[in-house]
Amino acid sequence: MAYSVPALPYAYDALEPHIDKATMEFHHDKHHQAYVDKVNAALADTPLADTPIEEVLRDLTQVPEDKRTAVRNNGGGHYNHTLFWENMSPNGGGEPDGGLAQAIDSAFGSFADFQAKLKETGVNQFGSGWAWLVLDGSGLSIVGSANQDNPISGGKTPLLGVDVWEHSYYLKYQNRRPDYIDAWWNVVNWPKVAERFTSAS
Ligand code: MN3
Repeated sequence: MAYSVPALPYAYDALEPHIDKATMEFHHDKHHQAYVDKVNAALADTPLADTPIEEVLRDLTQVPEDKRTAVRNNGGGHYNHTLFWENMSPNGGGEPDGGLAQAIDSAFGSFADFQAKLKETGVNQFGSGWAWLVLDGSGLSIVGSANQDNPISGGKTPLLGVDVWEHSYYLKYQNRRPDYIDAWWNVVNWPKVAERFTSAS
């Protein structure tokens, strides 16, 4: 079965004023849909057409070589945005608690240090990409990725990611990527991130 864009778990304007309604409409309905259409076209008539996208991305060498770039970019776009919508909430913000909070303190020193490092990674990502909180065998870390690459293709589990493509902020923040990231913290869905942490641990 072909992939489809999941419905947003909240209204388009629910993340206002931090993330504006028009950005959410274009980002979800147009950008995400385009990734889905293109990855579906690339995988049609291949043995991977029914494979969950995370399994495809975990090992891109299983994708026929002439389709691999299209799947890496557009399959990555589908996976990344699916995570992104889930990891935001109108009731978001604040700080995590429990095991995730302890793991963040132990990896980064404090929640504030973690926030500063994720923001720095996002601000300094040249061109389009993402900044991620990931879990691997050695614990939590922060990595950047270019374009629609995802750390899952490098054996790491993404827990939280911030989209720093201009399409995710330009309508409201223009060139002010740091301001967008500062605002985005107010909508981070920590209970959802904690669920991902627990299931990956
Ligand atoms: Mn995007």
